[in-house]
Parts: sequence; C-alpha cells; structure tokens
Amino acid sequence: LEQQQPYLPSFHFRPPQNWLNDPNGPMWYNGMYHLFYQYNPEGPLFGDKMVWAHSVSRDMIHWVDLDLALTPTEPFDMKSCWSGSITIVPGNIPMILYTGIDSNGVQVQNLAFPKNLSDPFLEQWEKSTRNPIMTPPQGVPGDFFRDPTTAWRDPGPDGKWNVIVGGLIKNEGMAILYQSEDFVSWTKAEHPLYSSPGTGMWECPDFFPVSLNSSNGVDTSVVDPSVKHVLKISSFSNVHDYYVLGSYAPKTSKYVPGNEYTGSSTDLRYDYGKFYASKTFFDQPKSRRILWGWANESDTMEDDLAKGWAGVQAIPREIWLHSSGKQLVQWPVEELNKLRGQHVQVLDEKLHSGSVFEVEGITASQADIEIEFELHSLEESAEVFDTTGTDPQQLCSDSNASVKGGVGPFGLLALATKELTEHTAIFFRIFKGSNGFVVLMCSDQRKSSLRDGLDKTPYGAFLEIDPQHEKIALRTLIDHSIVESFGGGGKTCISSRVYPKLAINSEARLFVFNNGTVDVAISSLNAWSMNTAQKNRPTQSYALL
Ligand code: DQQ
Repeated sequence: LEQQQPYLPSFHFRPPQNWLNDPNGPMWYNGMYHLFYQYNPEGPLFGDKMVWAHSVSRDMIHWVDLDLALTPTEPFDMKSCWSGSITIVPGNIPMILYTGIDSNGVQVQNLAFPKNLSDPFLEQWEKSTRNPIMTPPQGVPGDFFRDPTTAWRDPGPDGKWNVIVGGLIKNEGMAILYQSEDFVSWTKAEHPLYSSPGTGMWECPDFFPVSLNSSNGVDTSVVDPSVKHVLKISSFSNVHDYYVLGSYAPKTSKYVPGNEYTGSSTDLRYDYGKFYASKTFFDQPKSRRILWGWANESDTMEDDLAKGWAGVQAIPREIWLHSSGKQLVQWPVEELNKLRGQHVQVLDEKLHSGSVFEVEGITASQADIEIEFELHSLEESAEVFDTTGTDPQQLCSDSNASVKGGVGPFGLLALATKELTEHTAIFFRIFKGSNGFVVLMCSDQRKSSLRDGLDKTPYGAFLEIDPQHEKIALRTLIDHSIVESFGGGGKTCISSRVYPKLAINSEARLFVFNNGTVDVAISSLNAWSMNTAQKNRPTQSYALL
C-alpha cells in the first residue's frame, strides 16, 4: 500500500477512499470524540450528493468509522447534506444543525437528532419533521445561505438560543443571527451578528468565547468579563480561515470586533497555508477548545482520480487566546505524542553560516520535530528592512531558502531528497524594522516536487515574538503529503500539501539548514518517527474503543 499510495497520511484523519472536505459537528459526548465530515461516497471529487460521514475515537488519534450519519433523503436535503454543527442541549441531547440543498437547489437549514441516545456510538440520526427550520431570508440568494454554527445560550435559566449562518447580500459577507426559545422555531434577528462589505460569501462561521487569563477552553455559551469572543470566517473568495477578536453583549445581541475583517493580507488567520472550513468544539473533560480544519489538496483532479482520494483533516489543535490578548495560539492535541516512536536529539549545536545537516535515525516521511533556535548578534547582523505594510507571503515568495540573508534563512528541509533536488523548506528570516525586530516565517513548496501541475505556492506570515529575548521555536509534523508547522509555540501556523516525486516513504530525508550570514545555535532539536494511527477499521472493531 505504501508504495502505491505514497501520499496517504498515516496519522492524520481521513477515510481510505474518496473525497473529504469540511469537518462537521465535532463533539465530545459520553466519553467519546465524534467527528463528522463532508464526504462523497461516490468518488474522489466533490460530489452533487454530499453526505455527513461519521467516525468516533477515544483520543482523536485512533478512529473507528461508522455508518453515514446524514444522507440526502428528503425534499429539504435531496441534493446534499452540507456543513453544520452540533449543540448539546439540556437533557444531554446532541442536536445537529446542518445545511440541506433542497430539491430546488436552495440552501436551507435543518435539524437532526440521535435515533437512540443509549447507543454509545450515536450511529443513527433522525431528521426533524419540522425541517427546513430556516430558509433564505429576504435579500440573501438561495445559494449563499449555509453552515450553521454550534448554538450558544443567553445567560439565565430561560436564556434563548442563538446561532449564526453564513450569508451574503450584495457582496457583503455576513454572519446572519437566528434566535430560538425551543431550538426548533428560529427567528432571524434584526441585524446580523457581524458583516463586512465587499468580502464575499462567508462559509462555515464559528463563534466562541476564549478565556482572557487562561489557556483553558470554555463552554460556547459562556459570556462574562473573563472572556473575549472569536468570530471565524471562512472566506469563499480566497479560501482562508480568518478571525477577529471582540466583545459580545447578549442583551443587545451585538458583537464588536477589535479590528474589522477586510479579507486582506493584514487580517489574522488560523493558518497561513492550506487550512479551511474549520470548526471548534469545547472538550469539557479536558477543559480545552479543539480546532479541526480541512487541509485541501494541492494536486490536480486527475491526480485525485488516480489516487482515489482527496482531502485530509489537519491534526486537531488546542486553541486559546495568547496572554497578549492580540491573537490566538494553536498546538497539536497532546494525545498525538502517543504516536511518537524512534527518537533522536541534538543539543547545543552551532549551525554555521551556509551549513546543512541531516537529521538521521527517524522516518522522515512520518515525523514530529521540535526545534529551538537561539540567535546572537541580531543588532549587527539583521538586515535593515521596514516590513510595515508588506505582505509576508510576498516576502517568502521573493526570497526562497537559498537566498542568503543576514540572520536567516534558517530552518528545516522536510521531505527532501539526498541531493536536495526536492524539499519543502520551513524557515525564518529576521529583519530590523522601524519598530524593532521582525520575524518572518515561510513554508516554501516550490521545490517540494519535481512533478509539474501542482500548486506549489509559497506561504508566509510574521511571527510576533521578540527574537532578542525569546528563542525561535518550530514544531513541524510531516505526514507523507501534509506538512504542518507551528512557529513560536503555535502563534503562527502554516500547513501545506506536497507530493514529492522521489522523496517518498523511506527515500524521504530531513535536514536542518542555515543560509544566513551569521551562525545560529540549535539549543535543542527533538525528532520522532511517528507511528501509524489505527483508523478506518470496519465496524466489527468497536472493541478497539
Ligand atoms: N463546503 C460545504 C459547504 C461549505 C463549504 C459543502 C466549505 O457547506 O460552505 O461541502 O468548504
């Protein structure tokens, strides 16, 4: 299988065949994690009868596939069951809100609930006879009304339910707000929760509180002075997940973000690479909020037909507000560490200017690497360059890993051939700007494969740290065709999808390099081979759980 399927991820979630996209309705329920996702049971391309597939896990790493949860069967979802979310309502009942493409091709919102609450897997779902429970409001076109969020409840014992749905009026993207007393009859609020002109359709919105003074997650309905509220927008126009941080007043149903969302390169993003249509949930037993996101393909439809599959879920990440209050931080769930196998370590090693060395002794096509760089002589050596107003992705595109700088580029060459003819370069450059030092983080896919016809766009973002007082930390997860990098402990994340021609399976290698003018120090490097997650087992292996 390895030889035939060199791009199939080994510890990232996806079913053995066919097309996968958005994560749907993730939750923890009665001791089990559930993940539903957009799936085309007919083949490896997006389909005209999309369904909700369903898997369960004890740890979000090893999975068991269950029966499809929602398939097109009724007039209100005859043409597809599109994305949506789960809310656990009083009585401990998980309620699915999802978008149906009805028999006229119009997007409507529907409700579904478990057929049998005592089934520990919640395998069968029943659709409400009241469906559709929301239809496109006036001014919103029938093909721009979708993806309901997890609902949140106003404070107080009789607090009403609130939910947002992505929509559009005359190119103004919006989070349309609906309210309900009983979760079944929903009324549109007078104003959207938030909207922004000229930003196009907002898909898969997500709205949740984050704690101001702790990295713990909180329940979606928490609203008090100890939290800020995140609104995440999946931009249909440029296929990125953006977010704003703001304050939410339940009395007036008003949300005021600290910064406006404009759909430009200055907006905050969860991930500056391939990561879309993401969704969070509150993992109550571990008091954390978990983020799932879809890492879409960079290869062609023909490639997907040949592979027989497309789409991967990025590693579930814990997500919280940084102590600065200015941005979110994400980190792979701790359960992932259980898959760490063979380990190599390098401590206090000089990385001379112009050097490149191989990290040997691990499976470089299936690995987890944590590395910390220490910098000296920044004052004298960093290039003077005012990055104000520049697009970091453009900077990464202007200078690849072989373009010598002052401090940097230094970093990793993942999925590389021995001669480096193929490699994905994840690296940093430090500039001396008008307001102090600026750290640029890049993930450059341009040399990732000798094959043509792939999207090899380089990605980049700034990393908000002070390199004079902090080490530069990088964690990279490598899993055959997905490379996920976390800079600065998760302050800047970049995921990419790559398809090396030669650097596959045991041919893949890993290098550390420094092409800057000055030496940098590796204070520590830890690299692990990753074991393969158990997944996609048939239903007979429930015992696994
Ligand atoms: N994909 C879904 C939609 C969503 C889009 C259909 C985002 O519900 O708006 O699979 O990828």
